[in-house]
Amino acid sequence: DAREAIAALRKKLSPKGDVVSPRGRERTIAVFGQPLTPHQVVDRICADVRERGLDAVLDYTEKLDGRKLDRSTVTVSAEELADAYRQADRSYLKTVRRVRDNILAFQSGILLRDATMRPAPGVELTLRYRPMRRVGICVPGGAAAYPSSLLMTVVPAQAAGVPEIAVVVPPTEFGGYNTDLLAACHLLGVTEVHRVGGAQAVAALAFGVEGIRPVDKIVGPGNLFVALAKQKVYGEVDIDSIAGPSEVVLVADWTADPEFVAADLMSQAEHSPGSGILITWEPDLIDRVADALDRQLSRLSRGDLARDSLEQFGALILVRDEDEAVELTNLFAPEHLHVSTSDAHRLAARLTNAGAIFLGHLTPVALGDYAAGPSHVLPTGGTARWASGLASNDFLKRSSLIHVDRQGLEHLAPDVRLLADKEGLTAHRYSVDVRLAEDGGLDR
Ligand code: HSO
Ligand code: ZN
Repeated sequence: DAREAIAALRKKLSPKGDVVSPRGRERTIAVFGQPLTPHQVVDRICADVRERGLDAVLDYTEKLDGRKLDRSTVTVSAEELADAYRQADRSYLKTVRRVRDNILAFQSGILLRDATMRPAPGVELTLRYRPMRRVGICVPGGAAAYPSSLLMTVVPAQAAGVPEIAVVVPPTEFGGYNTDLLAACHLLGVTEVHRVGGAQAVAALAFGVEGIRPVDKIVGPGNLFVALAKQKVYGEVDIDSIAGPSEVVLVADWTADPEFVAADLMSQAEHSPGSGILITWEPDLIDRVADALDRQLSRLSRGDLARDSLEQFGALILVRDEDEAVELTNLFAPEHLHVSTSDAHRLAARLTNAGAIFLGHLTPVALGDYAAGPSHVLPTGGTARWASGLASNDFLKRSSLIHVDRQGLEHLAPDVRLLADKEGLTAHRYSVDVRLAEDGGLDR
């Protein structure tokens, strides 16, 4: 039944998997001399980086990533960044600039503003927002180069006004040696890029090592080791969500075009692992989407990867009616939700758990992945029940500001006295009394 199918998929797509690629497993055994769980590997790396600093980072970079770096090559030089920018093709740079502008406009537009109120005469209360000072950004670089992920993390931080941004990226051809990625860094005004990946990169950012000062928050996607390390250092620094495989749920009615639906299912599945799930109450649509998938999967260059992912993590689910579709979608809490119905805005009002919602037949999820403005760093694994996509506001912290004059103090004093007496905290009470007493309170 549909409910069980959704629950089973959710279980498979939980972000806390222990899945490491066979190559990754062999490497870690070679480094640690015995099979360890990913949790144990990450524990050791973090402890070692905390203790030995950059030497440990360089050791793990050599042993796990196969790159022998030193103090001078681990950090990308200003000349390398400028060279990459000069060599990049103009149309690519134009696009990066345009997308940067889109993201910046949206992320600036949603920034929270300070709020001040005067709830009683002489009482003034403010909630003030200020950017964090220094943020670390993980950019993936294992399987492919992702300039879009650089944009979707760096620009929200810049919109918030974060003055110091440190990017870490694995020392691979898709990462720290990728000239397109380095060119994008230069274009965005990122001047600090380190060729470090995995748990050692997260530990370096959290604890600080020679050449990499500690940060206040670490964001950005990565493999299982990056995810576990972020979880581990949380508390010492802030983190964003823990990224699992990409997912999309499409809720569709008879107005949906099966070709469009199939294309959106495949576009998240091709992240491999990734998932695409269709929920509909139109039996016809299921057959027509299945046909379209078959055709399109054999045409696309990443069709095989997407097919594997869809077989493992995808589904075409027939429900009774719109109500059941709403219930199951909210239960699944997808990262991306596509509403492919005649009145998408109306239905979306009932769909409450989703990282990003794409409305209507002409709005592919890829618009959000690449160009629209909201970040594509989104809650996966069902965490959209309580978590949200990365946004400029996540780089702000709040301070409350409280000010009273004598009238305000008199207004609040009785309640403070009573509660302080209840709690037996005499100094708390005295701090009010001493200010209000004609004679200055106790003898002085
Ligand atoms: N869909 C991915 C982001 C991405 N797509 C990067 C293309 N490149 C996770 O939301
Ligand atoms: Zn994507």
